[in-house]
Amino acid sequence: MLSPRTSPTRDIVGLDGLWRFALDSRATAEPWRARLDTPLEAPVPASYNDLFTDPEIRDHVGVVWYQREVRVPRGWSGQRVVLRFGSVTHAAQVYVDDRLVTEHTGGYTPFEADLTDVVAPGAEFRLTAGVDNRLTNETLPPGTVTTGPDGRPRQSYLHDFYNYAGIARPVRLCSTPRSHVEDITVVTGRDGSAGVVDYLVEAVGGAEEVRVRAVDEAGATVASSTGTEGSLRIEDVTLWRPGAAYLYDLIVELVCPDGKLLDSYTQPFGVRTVEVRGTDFLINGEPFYFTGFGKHEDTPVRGKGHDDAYLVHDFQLLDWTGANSFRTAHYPYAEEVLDFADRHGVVVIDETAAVGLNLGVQGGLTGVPPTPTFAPENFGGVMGDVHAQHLRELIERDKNHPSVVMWCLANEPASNEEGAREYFEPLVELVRKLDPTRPLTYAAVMFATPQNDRIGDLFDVLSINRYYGWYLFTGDLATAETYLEQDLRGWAERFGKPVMMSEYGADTQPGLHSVWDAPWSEEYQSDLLAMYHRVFDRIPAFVGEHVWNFADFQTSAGIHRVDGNKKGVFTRERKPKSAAFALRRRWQGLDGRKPGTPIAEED
Ligand code: BDP
Repeated sequence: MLSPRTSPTRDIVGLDGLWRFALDSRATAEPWRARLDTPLEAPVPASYNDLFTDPEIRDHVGVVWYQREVRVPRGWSGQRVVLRFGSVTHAAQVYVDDRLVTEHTGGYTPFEADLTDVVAPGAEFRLTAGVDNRLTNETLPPGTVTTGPDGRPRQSYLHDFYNYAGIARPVRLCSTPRSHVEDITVVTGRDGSAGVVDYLVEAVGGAEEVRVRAVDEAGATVASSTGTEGSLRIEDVTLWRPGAAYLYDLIVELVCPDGKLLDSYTQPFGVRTVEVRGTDFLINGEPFYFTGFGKHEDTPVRGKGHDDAYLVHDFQLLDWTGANSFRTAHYPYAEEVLDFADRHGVVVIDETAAVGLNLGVQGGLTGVPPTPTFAPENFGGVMGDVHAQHLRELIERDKNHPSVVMWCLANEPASNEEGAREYFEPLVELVRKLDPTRPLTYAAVMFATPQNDRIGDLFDVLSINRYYGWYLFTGDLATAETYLEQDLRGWAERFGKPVMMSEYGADTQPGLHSVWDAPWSEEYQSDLLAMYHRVFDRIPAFVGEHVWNFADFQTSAGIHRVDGNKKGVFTRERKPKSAAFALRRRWQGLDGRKPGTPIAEED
């Protein structure tokens, strides 16, 4: 799915701003039929939960309504008109005046409605969106809705981040010509010093010609071709490299036989290759070592609402710590984030919202599920199809981002349980078919060991989440070190594949200090990370370290969380804890090399 971009043939009207807002329980029946009668307004993009003081809104389970008026620009006559939501968490029903124009389930991917035959240039329409935050065993992430003694619904879920909901990403009204470029796929490779760019254009409309050209950052055309499918060769190509981004533009034009331009769309791309060879993760043929974090889209007041100021600041802090990469834990992030990563050379592991496919977490540290995770009444039924749809939408959206070097199919699934292989095999097959170019991974939960894991061989990289020294052997880093090393060596030996740490960390209260190994102190967080690093540096198959988490983030209320998860190396307000400085000392200047590796001469 193409990102909305203006071009000589395309316009965009941004619909962000304040929309009328009401809980379903306080709205009239069929609220899309009239002006929403409410005193409340909510900003778009933002999660709605933390905006209002009313606890009924924060804890609301079910549908809320957003509404505004939209005027279609007068000049759009004869054009196709498309309404596009960057995301609605978790399900949306969208009305134009009295008419339902689209529905979508899945809270972190975009969707569109074609309004061409529904709206008129110059005229105004009432846009109403119903937003449903309910999680069930047919949604990703999954959850359970029960009814409390007061008759009100209660939402529970297995993942460790607050169930923020709303219209969290930009909404746009876009015009395209009726004959238009519908989709573009770009796959890049290298032939000596040349870049090879295979492209595929999906065009809708008349029997026009497709012209394609690649333009470099200086604006020079470096290769061109015609036809919906082909290959461009860029001599002396400038590669997209981690820490040194370089983007070309692929300008795709649909042209009439008489030379008239029907549509034009510009797709940025970077030329780079990704490959797993033996126990190496190679970008452009060179071993790459991941330094960075599992992140979250999470900020005060906005919740999961996209915010360009935090985007810029977070990337500044990534750079300051020497992080070269992050994982989009635990859902696809806003497209703006990936565009920024493309432009700034930050490497991304792109994850679906498949978090919580593990009933073992209800068994606490025993990991024994009260009922098997992949039983038909749990996630062994329709969930596989839901998961496949999430993967399709993720790849459709993100396939052209050079920053995305790996797909992460799930966070901490019950890969140790019976049924895991049957569940994951078709999904792995699907992703390899949709994108044969990128390696695949999943983040392995503590209960999945090198002995009992059932799916590691299906994937290319083993990403391991571990909390030795925190949930296990709390405060005893010496014992934690022994167990961690044994565990990680086990994965490396059994599978013979690259291994990385996709989560490790400790909750830390900023300002708490101790001369001892005192959990929650800033020193303990740094010492725990240092212990992990000693172990990583002893394992040859190790290809990266992603600390959990970049910043403190909000979770549901619980006795083991004090105003959220505090494993951030930065606070929720992005102030550094001591560990941020320790990481900076380890990571700065590595430039994708494994710590301790000598700098090669040509560097
Ligand atoms: C891991 C989860 C992550 C949690 C983390 C923690 O993948 O989402 O936030 O534990 O407990 O199991 O901090």
